Amino acid sequence: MKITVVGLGYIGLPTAILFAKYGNTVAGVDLSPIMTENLNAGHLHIEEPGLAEDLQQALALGNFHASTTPVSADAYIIAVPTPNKYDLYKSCNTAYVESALMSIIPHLKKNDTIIVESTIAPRTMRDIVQPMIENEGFTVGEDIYLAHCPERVLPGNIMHELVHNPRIIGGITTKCTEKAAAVYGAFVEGEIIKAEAGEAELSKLMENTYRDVNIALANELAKISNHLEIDALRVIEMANKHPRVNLHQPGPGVGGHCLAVDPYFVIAAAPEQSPLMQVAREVNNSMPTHVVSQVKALMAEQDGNRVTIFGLTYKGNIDDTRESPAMEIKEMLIESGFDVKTFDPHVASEILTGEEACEDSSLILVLSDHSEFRDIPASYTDKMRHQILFDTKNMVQTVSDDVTYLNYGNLHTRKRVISI
Ligand code: SAJ
Repeated sequence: MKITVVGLGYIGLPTAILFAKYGNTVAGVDLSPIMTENLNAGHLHIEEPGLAEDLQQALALGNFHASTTPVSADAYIIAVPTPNKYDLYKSCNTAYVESALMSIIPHLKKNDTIIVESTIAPRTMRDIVQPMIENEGFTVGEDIYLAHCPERVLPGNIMHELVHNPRIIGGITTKCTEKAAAVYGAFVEGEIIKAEAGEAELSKLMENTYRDVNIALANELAKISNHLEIDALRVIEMANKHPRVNLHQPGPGVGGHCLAVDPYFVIAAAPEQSPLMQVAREVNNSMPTHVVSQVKALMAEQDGNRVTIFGLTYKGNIDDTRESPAMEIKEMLIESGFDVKTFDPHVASEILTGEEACEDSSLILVLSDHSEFRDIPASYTDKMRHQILFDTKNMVQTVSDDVTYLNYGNLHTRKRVISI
């Protein structure tokens, strides 16, 4: 099968390489000429375990070629970004999807399949993609087949998950679903779930909205418990002993390009029907301000002005600072006049060591759950002016007895907990 993949990012590139590895002739398309040239020379622009080896294999087989313009194929896969728009409800910006479609339209012929993998708002396939194709004189479901197949992989494990995760295939018609399922049959070993396009669009968005709303509930509980002087973390632990309860964990806010983005696509499509999702977004967006006000209260009791942030990424053990609440908190603390030092062993631009970042500091503020922060050496905290640590991720396991350890469970006490 000949496959053209438009968009060679975190999802498009691994997908293209897997199709090539499994014997298909794949054209990878991206706007960046430097990137496509590098790929043809075997050099990657993203880090993903196993991808470099598979790229070499695909190139050696002669099955993969990258270029800046699409070539004719039997199936086209669109994996371009869909950011939020800057409108009232931060709706889904489909401009890249539309320009990718425009670029493949001149190559379309009867019987071709077009699959959109980009995360899109509900009804995008029916209201935007289908009319674009039918305006060219094709009949969807009869001579061109359209489907939305959302991806659900975790960076760091993409090559495995693309093959083994269940895959939702949402066609405009049953025939569209069948045609798209046959394309993925090339390498997907997970369950193929056949659906209608709108169901596929909304199910992907609801996976991340489910998590966002549940995290908002945990964050709200952290605020309630602080106000009522009750240990929120113990409450969560105990409530979760119930077999049907799974309270999530509070934190400094919700970041990344999925949870902090996808719920808006649903909200914008049905604003009057989605008050809960909107409030959940507000609660999660309020967390950086909440953390900063707690820091201000803690620092008001000290004579120092230096705050040391541990972790700038949106979650642990990654190097991604995009949409990170930690970055927002850092800026707010600087604006509030604090002398802010940062320590993040996963972020290449961060140059301070733990010792250097802690020197003369009055507070360590843990914002990402990197494994390196599980055990905080005394050599870090010995250098502090005041030995206080506020762990917003509840992840520190050991820290010197001289340190006042605070988390969402005991923040109200301002005292060291007996065991952590
Ligand atoms: N977070 C909390 N409390 C929690 C769990 C997470 O505050 O109890 C925070 C994290 O610190 C982080 C944010 O939420 O800031 C998001 O982290 P995440 O690990 O939940 O999600 P992502 O955005 O890295 O990946 C999600 C995943 N979706 C689900 O778990 C439903 C992933 O499987 C998807 O592939 C990805 O979105 C995607 O591409 O849609």
